[in-house]
Amino acid sequence: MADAMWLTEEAVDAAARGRVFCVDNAGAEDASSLRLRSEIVEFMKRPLVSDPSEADVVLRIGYADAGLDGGEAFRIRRAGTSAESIVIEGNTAVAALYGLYAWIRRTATGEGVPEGPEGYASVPQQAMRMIDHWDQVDGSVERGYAGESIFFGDLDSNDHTDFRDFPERPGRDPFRGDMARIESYARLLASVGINAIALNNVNVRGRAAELMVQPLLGRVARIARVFSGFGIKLFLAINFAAPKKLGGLDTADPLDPAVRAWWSGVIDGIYNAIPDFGGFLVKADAEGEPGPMQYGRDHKDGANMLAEPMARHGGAVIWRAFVYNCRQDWRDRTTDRAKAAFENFAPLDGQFADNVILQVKFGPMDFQVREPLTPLIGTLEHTNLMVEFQITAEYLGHQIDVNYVLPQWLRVANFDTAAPAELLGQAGDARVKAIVPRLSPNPSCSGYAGVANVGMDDNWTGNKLAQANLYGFGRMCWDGEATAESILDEWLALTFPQAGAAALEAIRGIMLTSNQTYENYCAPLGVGFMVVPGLHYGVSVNGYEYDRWGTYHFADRDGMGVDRTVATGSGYTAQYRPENAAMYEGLDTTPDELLLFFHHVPYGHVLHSGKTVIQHIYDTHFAGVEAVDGYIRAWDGVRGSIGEDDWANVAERLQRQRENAVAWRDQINTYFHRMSGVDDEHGRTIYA
Ligand code: BDP
Repeated sequence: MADAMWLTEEAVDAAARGRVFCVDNAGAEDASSLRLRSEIVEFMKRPLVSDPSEADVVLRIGYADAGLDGGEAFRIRRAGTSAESIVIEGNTAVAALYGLYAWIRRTATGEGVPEGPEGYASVPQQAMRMIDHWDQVDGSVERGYAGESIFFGDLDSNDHTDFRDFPERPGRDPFRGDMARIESYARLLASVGINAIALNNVNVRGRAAELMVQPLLGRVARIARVFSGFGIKLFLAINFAAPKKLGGLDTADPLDPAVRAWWSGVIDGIYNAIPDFGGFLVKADAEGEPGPMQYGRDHKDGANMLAEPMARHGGAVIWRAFVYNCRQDWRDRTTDRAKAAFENFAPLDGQFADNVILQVKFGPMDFQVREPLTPLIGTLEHTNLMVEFQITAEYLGHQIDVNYVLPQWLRVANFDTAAPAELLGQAGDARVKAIVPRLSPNPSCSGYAGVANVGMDDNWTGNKLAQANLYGFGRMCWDGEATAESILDEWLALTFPQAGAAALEAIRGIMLTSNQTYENYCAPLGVGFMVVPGLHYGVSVNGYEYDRWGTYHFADRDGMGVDRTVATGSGYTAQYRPENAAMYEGLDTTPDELLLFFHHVPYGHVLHSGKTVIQHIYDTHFAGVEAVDGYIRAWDGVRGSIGEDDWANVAERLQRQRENAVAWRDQINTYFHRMSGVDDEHGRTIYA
């Protein structure tokens, strides 16, 4: 049986025990109303009555007096003065469902339901709160570290280690068909407010292209129905060349009438099978994927072509901005991968249809532990935006190393884009979390997306503690005020309801420092990569240095770092709004942690911290391993306070994390010791 993640029996029971429920929406039969009732009877195993006066918990739907906007906001309040009887209300059944899970959460954390008629009301901050699966129809998961896909694949083929290994199995049903697991997953996602999901990988290989047409579409529809009850819309990633591959046409040119007619027919067919289908997710003209550029068209032509028939059904087209030349070599100083997304998409600002959303990775490179914000956010003024995060720990330790990533993501969400006041309206808030809905012309088509980190492993995420990142992603999308600490405390209270205060404090201490610890032993000061090519786990200082992917550190005997200034480098800094451009252009004004992302400096350069770059490298790499040693000791103290399986799972991974951290420390320190010829001030051993 799969782990319950944060919806543990104890946590659910603590809220619902002895309660009688009533769903007050006069027998509505829509999918979410039915789901709401079955959540109470089947999931929470509580009695449901039809008379509100006989219930302890009343879920009221569609009442004008709720004073809540939209279809997702909810309120939890006490009925009269009684702390025992509560009312959960919203305009829709989905809103009430969100309220129900929030009530479970608030009971677990001890926050409860405040007194007074206002109670606890909550409105989601981001409109689209999406999970992108990089699942392949053969059951493997690109960049997945928790077993096979929960949607696709055969139960007997647990051996795919390379996502490029793509066995074609004509005629075989690619669906796993474990509907119980899918239902549990949908519940977990809804409990943190997720409302959209892409089922398959953006690199659409082989039969995955067929998911949007029958007969596979029928199976997709079955999955969509499960998600639909939980308020989650299903999206499919598509292959732009599908008119050729599936439609038998000799072109996929987006301006060709036959191509347009073909897509229009496919989209009509999808809505026939899935009336609340979300839309398409498209990776085009990127890393070898087909796209409109092959036909001399641009991204706008491709996206708008799909958006037109989609709009007839209320669907959206999510177009990824992860487009760069993956065959470059920094031939001249102006070719810089960091500049690519902006160069490709800034000129198209204002030209996309109202239901097209540009999905932009949060940083200009690729989900590194430290990157600046992508300059597209806060500068595009007329394009719907979604920020893409990566929950799966591709560059962040493969769910072997503990890495609670919320501190990093919230830094992104709270970064001030310095967009000018006239664009900000009353709130005057230029931070990412506010600017994304604000600058999207159609705010309902904006939000955050996160690449999924789950698989068929018993605990879903490989490392038990990686569950907190999935939980936290949802909470971050919903609650703009949440902090890394508050989210972690919720997750701990729900996940380990029986653990004592000391054990919780120990786990908290590990997790809250884990992202910084990981950064400490990896590539220094924002320079990024230095990972084993392809795999992206483990150290390889020069793994990508002389390769075509555009990810370099430029270390030589004199210094290191990437000069992205206008004055002497690639000119990337100019893509930001003036205040941020000036901050990053200046050596003195660039924050230490991003120094080597923006500047090439000598090893003796003194940071704001007072240390030289080389001493900083030594100190952080020693500190990284010491922190992991501390985690191992702290985790020993947790034994007996949480389930033994969970304890052993993390204990085993901490040992592997230590090996990883030691390898990083020794290789990075040795490499830069040799390059610089500078000894460690503290005389520690460097294997030179
Ligand atoms: C990179 C991954 C690759 C993805 C690509 C993407 O290494 O597997 O296909 O991003 O986002 O991070 O399209």
